[in-house]
Amino acid sequence: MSQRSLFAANAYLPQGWTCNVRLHWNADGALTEIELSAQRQANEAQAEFVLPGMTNLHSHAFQRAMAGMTEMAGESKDSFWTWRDLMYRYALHITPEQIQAIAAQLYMECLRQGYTSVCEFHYLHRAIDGNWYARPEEMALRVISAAKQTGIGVTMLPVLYSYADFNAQPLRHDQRRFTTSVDDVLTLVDNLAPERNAQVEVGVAPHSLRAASIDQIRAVHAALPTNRPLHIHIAEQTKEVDACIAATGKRPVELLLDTGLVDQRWCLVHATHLTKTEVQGIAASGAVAGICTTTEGNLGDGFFDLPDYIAAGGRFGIGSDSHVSQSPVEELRWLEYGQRLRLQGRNIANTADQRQVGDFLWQQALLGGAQASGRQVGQLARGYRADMLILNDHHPNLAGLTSNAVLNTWLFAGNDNLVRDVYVAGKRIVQDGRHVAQTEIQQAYVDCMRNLRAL
Ligand code: NGQ
Ligand code: ZN
Repeated sequence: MSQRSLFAANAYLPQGWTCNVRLHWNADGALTEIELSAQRQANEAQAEFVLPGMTNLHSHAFQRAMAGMTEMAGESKDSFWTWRDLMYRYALHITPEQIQAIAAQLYMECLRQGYTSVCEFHYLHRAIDGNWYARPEEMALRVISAAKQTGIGVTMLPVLYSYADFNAQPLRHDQRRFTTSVDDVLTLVDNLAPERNAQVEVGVAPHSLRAASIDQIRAVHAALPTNRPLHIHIAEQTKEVDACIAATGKRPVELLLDTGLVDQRWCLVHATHLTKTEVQGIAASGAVAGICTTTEGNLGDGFFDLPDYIAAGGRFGIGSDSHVSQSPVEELRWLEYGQRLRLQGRNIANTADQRQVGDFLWQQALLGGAQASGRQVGQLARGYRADMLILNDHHPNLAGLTSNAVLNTWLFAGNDNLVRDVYVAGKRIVQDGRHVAQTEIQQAYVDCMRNLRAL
């Protein structure tokens, strides 16, 4: 019989680190019991430090293939927008086989670093010539297949992408693969419905207020089954904010909040350029701010207003977005360090109830990521997925450490990957740092990249 329990000398439960816990789960991969004050048995599976796996709440999987390929200065001044032109060049070449190979490599890397769920903001829908594949959901299914192949839980978010900019500007030729109407996106949601289970959810993502109108957003919101997540990119670049004001008289977050649609189902990705009122507004809505620190740094976006947002009780999670990093540690470390640099202070991410910065960041990102995923993840609690990380307690950084210093040490000291084993839905898919299918997945990726590197 397969393994159905794990003894943890220290488990990170919703109330914090707890000693002597035995976690039990069922054949479907859901936790069934959290046994407290358990006695360690010599012959059972056991670990020193066990935490819930993290949700990566924002991914464009195909962009993994171009990580590191856009760091050479062009003839004119480089920006988010010049990067985007290069990104479109990649996007125009990727086949269904390639997106599966890239996504599998990416998700495997994410798992090895401690992500056990991902939200895939998927807009590479159409074939290279701009026509639909025989199955419109072909590319989305390839990404879901990659998720299944690696074991990661996935929230597939087919993207609504109709315009090139505010005022319903027609799409550019190099955006042809993204083209979707409200009906197209709802068809994708319908066609993907049979994929839904405890490991796979399907929501929707209007790409941005540039690419989708408020009327369209109202229409998809009205037609989407309730309780499904909605994600959107918002206020990432100042140029976008200025264009929004010019077109509508309102700032992006202001415009979106004024629709009255935004609630806990929503994830506002980036939300970088905000007024104090907008910070309060997102926090009050119950939506999750999806912060993608390494990509935002790579693209030169700006800083999220973390202290005011935390003070307002705002929810947040992290995403690796363009995948210049696949590590939740790096995402959270940079989030905190960006704020320290900006404010010339220390220990920014905390509250009176939780002064340990590492614990605050991990716990909040677990909750925010889980909410954005629309899945039962992010907590070692009954009914939630048995998604667990075992840290390497033999590493010098953790050897002999008391549990309340573990997250601070893991997030802020050194660069070794301290994730030793990873369970998703009760199955161990990373053991001693290696994914169970690492050799095959890596080989398929290397083969695929032989063709794409030439671009
Ligand atoms: C994306 N990525 O959709 O991949 C975007 C760039 C856009 C980020 N914002 C494209 N990081 O916003 O138009
Ligand atoms: Zn994005």
